[in-house]
Amino acid sequence: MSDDDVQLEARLEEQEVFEPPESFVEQANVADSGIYEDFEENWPECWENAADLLDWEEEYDQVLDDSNPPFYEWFTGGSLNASENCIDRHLDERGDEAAIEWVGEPVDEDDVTYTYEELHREVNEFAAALREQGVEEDDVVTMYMPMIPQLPIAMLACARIGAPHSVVFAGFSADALATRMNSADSEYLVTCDGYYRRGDPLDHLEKANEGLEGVEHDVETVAVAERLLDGDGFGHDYADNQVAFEELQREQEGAEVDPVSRDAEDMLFLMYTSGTTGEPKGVKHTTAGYLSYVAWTSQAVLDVKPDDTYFCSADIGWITGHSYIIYGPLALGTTTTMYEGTPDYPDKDRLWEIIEDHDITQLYTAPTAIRSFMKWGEEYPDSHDLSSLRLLGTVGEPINPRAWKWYYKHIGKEDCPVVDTWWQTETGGMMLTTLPGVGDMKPGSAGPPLPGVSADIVDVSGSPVKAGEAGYLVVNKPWPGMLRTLYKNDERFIDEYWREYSDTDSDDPADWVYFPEDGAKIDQDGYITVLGRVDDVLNVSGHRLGTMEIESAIVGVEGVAEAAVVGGEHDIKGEAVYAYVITEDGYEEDEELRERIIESVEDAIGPIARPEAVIFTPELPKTRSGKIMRRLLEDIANGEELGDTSTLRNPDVVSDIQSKVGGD
Ligand code: 6R9
Repeated sequence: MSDDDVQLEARLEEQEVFEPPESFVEQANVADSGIYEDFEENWPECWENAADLLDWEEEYDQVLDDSNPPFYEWFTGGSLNASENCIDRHLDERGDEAAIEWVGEPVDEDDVTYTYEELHREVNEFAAALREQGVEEDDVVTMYMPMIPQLPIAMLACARIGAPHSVVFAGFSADALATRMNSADSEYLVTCDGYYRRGDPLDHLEKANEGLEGVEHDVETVAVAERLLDGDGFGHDYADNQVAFEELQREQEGAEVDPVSRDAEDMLFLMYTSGTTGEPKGVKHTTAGYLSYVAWTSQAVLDVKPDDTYFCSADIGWITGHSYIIYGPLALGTTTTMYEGTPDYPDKDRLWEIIEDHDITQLYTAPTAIRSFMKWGEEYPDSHDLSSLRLLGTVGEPINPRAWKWYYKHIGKEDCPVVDTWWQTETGGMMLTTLPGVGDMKPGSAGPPLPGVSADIVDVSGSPVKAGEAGYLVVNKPWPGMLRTLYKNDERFIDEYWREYSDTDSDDPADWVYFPEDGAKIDQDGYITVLGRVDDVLNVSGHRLGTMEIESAIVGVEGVAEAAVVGGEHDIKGEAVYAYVITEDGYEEDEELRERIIESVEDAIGPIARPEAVIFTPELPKTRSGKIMRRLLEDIANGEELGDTSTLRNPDVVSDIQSKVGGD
């Protein structure tokens, strides 16, 4: 490093507040700090700003109907179609412009660009095909697909005919697919033959077929997109209800399907996410509230403009991909980039190569990725021209200041604001972040609530904590992008998100408080630092995994008597899965059992949930009332000093486990 670099490094390390770069502010979609006050004074009418970004078939009568909390309704009386808003209305002005730039794994030369015109044709043909197969309005269509273009095509085709989609992450297991299809009574599946990972073909249809065996009702149609190149296929015969995606489209060549007029509150999609209990939660999002919210946040926070080439490196199988690869950017008529592969194949400069080749203007990624980039070294980004970038974003987990500064310096060249955006599957879109053209940035802190969003940090009794003290994050007012309920389970919706801090007997919205189950602290400027989950949910590489789901996969293994899963700190993943296991009498604590445990977790959930460590122990530390002391197990996993263990029923077990972890 040169002397200048050393000085710069030292300065960055000290600096705690960063102003938005002047060049950015000059052109920002939102540059007036008055927006906070405006929104507050005009709440909830301020949300008309979001609704105005959409085309409506029928204007709404009321912005917010809060007569029956927490079942809030937004833009009531209005009707619209999401596919029309994401495609048709852009055709006149932007028909020949790229809607989706798909970047494949480098197996067959071509990246594919879909102009709005082409996307329109693809979506219409597939919408007609779904109808032909018997899909009716409100039927849930499941998608089990990796990052191939047929995924957004199928999602938008569903939106066009008013059939909610439920996308299951392709990395999830066959069991996870079956659970979700059963829960949603979904009779239609869109999947694919396979895809490429690090240049090798993967058999996806086999996993889909295995999942289908676990579906308890009849499945009408399975559409199979054919991604694998000739010669790479796995030679599966199609069952009677299975048909190639492309064939379905071919039969409908040139078909046009009128976008179905959907009520503002009609369901746009379901997204399953992990919760405290073993059963995944079906988060319900609606047409108008969700779409307006993701469009508005894409514009205000990601600074998306029609002429941009925007790139979010998430997977569409997660909420980030739904909101900020597909719905938000397309609603604004921009070009969104979709990348099939991993950031380190064929080499560790893959993302930087994409940014250079496609003149990417915004990059939205996750802290876990940034930590990997840091580890690989700055020579990878340094060997590419990244000057097209205007803004950087992160999401999924807390970002440590070091990683933030690395991102700011080595990717943004100190010329791009970094937005650290806190939100959840349930919130639909961003909730806490700085506005890049307005607010100073503080590495490590997401920032204040967005205009129109009202959040606080409270103690167990619900009273606000002092600046600097840790407490629980709560949201005090509804917002358009919020989940409306858990699918067919209003009671669990109230239990999971509201009961903790609300007066559930009241019908006054002021008595209802949303609890996201995150710990946080707030500083004197109102900047919020999110500390992480306070429930039994782990955040592994930004992916939410329920400890209960993992535990139930482990106790299902022959030879296992009991298991407790906790998160241990991990340099790259943020958190990693640590499994403490008690064997049944007569079983050996050996490599074979360890393998079977790992396999069972991968089968039940997917490779992302693979335990980092399986620790055999004769007992688990328990309180006198018999509760497992998870906190203690976490401390052991992290090699930390243990606090008071005197409340344990079996204090002796602790040193025993410690010695095992140490020796692992
Ligand atoms: C969008 C998404 C939600 C959980 C959330 C929190 C964590 C997300 C964060 C963050 C700190 C950020 N989280 N963004 N923590 N800073 N900027 O990730 O949705 O998969 O539902 O996860 O992720 O713990 O509660 P989801």
